[in-house]
Amino acid sequence: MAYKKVLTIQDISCVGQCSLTVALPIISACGIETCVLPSAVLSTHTAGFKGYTFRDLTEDMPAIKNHWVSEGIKFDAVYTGYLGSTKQIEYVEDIFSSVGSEDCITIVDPAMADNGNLYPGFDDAFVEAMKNLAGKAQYIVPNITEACFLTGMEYKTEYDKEYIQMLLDKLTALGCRNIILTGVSYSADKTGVIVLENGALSYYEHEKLSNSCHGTGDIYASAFVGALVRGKSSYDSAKIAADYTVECIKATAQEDNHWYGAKFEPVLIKLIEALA
Ligand code: PXL
Repeated sequence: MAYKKVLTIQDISCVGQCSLTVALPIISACGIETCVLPSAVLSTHTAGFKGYTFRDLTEDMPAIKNHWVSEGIKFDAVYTGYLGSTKQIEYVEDIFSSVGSEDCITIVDPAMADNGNLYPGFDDAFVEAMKNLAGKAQYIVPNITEACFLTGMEYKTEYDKEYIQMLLDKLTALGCRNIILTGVSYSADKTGVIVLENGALSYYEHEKLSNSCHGTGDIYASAFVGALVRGKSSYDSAKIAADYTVECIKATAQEDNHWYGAKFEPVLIKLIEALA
């Protein structure tokens, strides 16, 4: 298999098992060189910790990109997660075109919201810019909340296939070609992921665990990217990532005090085995 090089752009939450501290080990474990462009440095993630620090790295981005351009550095895939400012979203579009290889795969996880709410610090302007970026990416990996913000649809915790189809239609209207919609649940004990690839719809349903952990969206998107860049189909990548995320949540289930993230490291071997 060809050795591939991925660039991932998201924050470093120093503590919290999300974003780069998840993406870097997971994609590396998939056998892929993983380069990083940190969007911000935070002492912790913003979901549950109080008084976190936030160093915005927006102004560093153009110079970093320019250096890569002058060195002739190109990436086989660019995957974005949590971005630190609206301006960064514009920079990312330029990064796709200036350091992406000829057949570069672009994946955008519009990491900005969950459970019906935007993360702290994001506003309408950020959502507008993210709509634009989502329309330019080859793959997007939103959860239902993010899909609602991108499309202006009402967020619902209970819904039917018609509601999901409307979300997909509106995402498609933004220009999104391949949509991996996570956390789609039609019954109490099952959840799953929708894969809409060039108009063809499939659904992978799996068990829904009673506990949920912070950071599973980042685990999911990183495993998806790893599998996709390893040459798996969109559906197989979506399935492999879902199975791995379930294992991570199971590995975390017994702990009372591990509320801030999922213990993804001890089960990395299962992801590697699934890629064999
Ligand atoms: O997991 C998404 C995420 C990433 N980075 C930061 C966050 C969050 C979610 O809250 O706060 C800084």
